[in-house]
Amino acid sequence: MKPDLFQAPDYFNLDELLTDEHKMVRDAAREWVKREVSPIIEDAAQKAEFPKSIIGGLAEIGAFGPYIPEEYGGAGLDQISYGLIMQEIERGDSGVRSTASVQSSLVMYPIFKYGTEEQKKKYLPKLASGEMMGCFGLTEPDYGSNPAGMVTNFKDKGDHYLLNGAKMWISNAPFADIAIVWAKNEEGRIHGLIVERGMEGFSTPETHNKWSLRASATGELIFDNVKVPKENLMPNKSGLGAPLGCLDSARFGIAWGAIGAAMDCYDTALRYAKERVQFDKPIAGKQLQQKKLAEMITEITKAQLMAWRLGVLRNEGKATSSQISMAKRNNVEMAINIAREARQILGGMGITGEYSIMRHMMNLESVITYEGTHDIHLLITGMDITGMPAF
Ligand code: TGC
Ligand code: FAD
Repeated sequence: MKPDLFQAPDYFNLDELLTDEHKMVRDAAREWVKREVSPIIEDAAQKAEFPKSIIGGLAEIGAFGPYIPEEYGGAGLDQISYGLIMQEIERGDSGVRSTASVQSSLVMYPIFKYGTEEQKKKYLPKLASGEMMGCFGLTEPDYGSNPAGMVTNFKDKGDHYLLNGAKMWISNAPFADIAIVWAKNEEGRIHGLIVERGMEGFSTPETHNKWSLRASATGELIFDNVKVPKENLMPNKSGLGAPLGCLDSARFGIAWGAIGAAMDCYDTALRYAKERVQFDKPIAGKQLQQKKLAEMITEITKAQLMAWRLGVLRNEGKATSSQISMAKRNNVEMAINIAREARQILGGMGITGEYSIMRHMMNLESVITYEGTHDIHLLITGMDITGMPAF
C-alpha cells in the first residue's frame, strides 16, 4: 500500500470552532492512525482478519469510552472529541471504527447508563483499557430493521435466568469477552443482559465471506439454555428504548466516522489527479475531474458542519434521535458517493489495494446498512416531520 500522506481538508476553517482539547485529541488519533493503522490495514482486510494488535493503541487514544467519566476508566471527553476520534479512526478503516463504536457506545454506554454500580466497577475500567472486549446483540435472523419482534428470551429460574435464542451480524462477536444481549422476559418486555464468554451453552461462530468490513470480525451469538446470573441483568432501563438509546450514541459516532472515510477518499483522489498525466496534462486540470473533486469538498464541508452542530447539541443534551438519524443517513450517503467517484478518478489503480478507496467503498456498504438502514433513517425523519410512522 502507498505511504499515508493524508492531509485533512478544512475548507471552511472549521478548526476555529474546535477547542484546544478537541484539536489535541483529534491530532493524537490522526497520528496514531498514520503510524499504527495505515501500514497494516490493507493486509488485514485482504486476509479478512481483525488486527487485534491495535486494541492497546485504541485504548491509549481514548477510543474506548471517550465520554465515559474517568472514575470508570473512560476519557471523560465531550461529544465533539468523541466524534473527532471516530472520524480519525474511520479515516483509517470503518471496521476499526466499528470495533471502537461497539466497545464505547454499545457496550460501555449501556453498562454506564443502565447498569448497577457493581456492574460499572466490574466491567467499565477493563473495557476502557481494552483488557476486555465486548459486543452488542440486537439483530436476529428474522428481525433486523424491526428489533421489537425479537424472539431471544429469558425465563426466571429462581436463582438465575435461562437464556435462549440467536443473534446475527454481531460485530466483535468472535473474540468478545462479554456480550450485551437484548432479550424478552416472560412478559415480553425487552431487557439487557451481560453474557460472559465461557458460560455454558453460549457460542459465537464467525461469519465468513464478507466483501465489506473485512478487517472487522463479525459473528453470531447462540444461546442454548445459558444460565445467566441474576446480577447480570442491567436494571435501570427496559423496553426497546434501552437498546435504541445506545444506537443514538453509536449513530452519532458514525455520522462523524463517515466524514473520515470521505476525507481519505477525497484527499487520495485529489493527490492522484494532480500527479496523473493524460493527454499531456494532469487530469486535475480537466473539467470533468474538477467537477467531481469540487462536489466532494462541498459535500464534505456540509457534512462537517452538520456533525459539528450535532455535537454541540449533544453536549447541551438537546440532540434528538431524529436529528442523529438525519446526520447518520446524510453523512454515510455522502461518503459512499465520494468513494465511488474517487475510485473513478484513479482509473484502474482505483480497484487495487495500493490505495484505500476501494476498501472504504466496500466498507461503507455495511455502514449504510448497520445501525439502521438508509431507508429506516429516512422513515425516522419522515415520521418526525409528519407525525405518521410509515415503517
Ligand atoms: P417505537 O415504537 O418507535 O419505539 C419504541 C420505544 O423506543 C423509543 N425510541 C428511542 N429511544 C431512544 N433512542 C431512539 N433512537 C429511539 N427510537 C425510539 C420510543 O420512544 C419508544 O419508547 P417507549 O417508552 O414509548 O416504549 O419502535 P418501533 O418498533 O416502531 O421501531 C422504530 C425503529 C424502526 C425506528 C427502530 O426499530 C429502529 O431504529 N430500527 C433499526 C434497527 C437498528 O438500527 N438496528 C441496529 C442494530 S446494532 C448495529 O447495527 C450495530 S453495528 C455496530 C458497528 O459495527 O459499528
Ligand atoms: P432488513 O431489516 O431485512 O432490511 C432489508 C431491506 O428492507 C433494507 O433495504 C431495509 O431498508 C428495507 N426495509 C426494512 N423495513 C422497511 C420498511 N418498513 N419500509 C421500507 N423498507 C424497509 N446488529 C447488531 O445487533 N449488532 C452488531 O454489532 C451489528 N453489526 C453489524 C455488522 C455488519 C457488518 C452488518 C452488515 C450488520 C450488523 N448488524 C449488527 C446488523 C444490522 O444492524 C442490520 O443488518 C440492519 O439493522 C438491517 O437489518 P437486516 O440486515 O435484517 O435487513
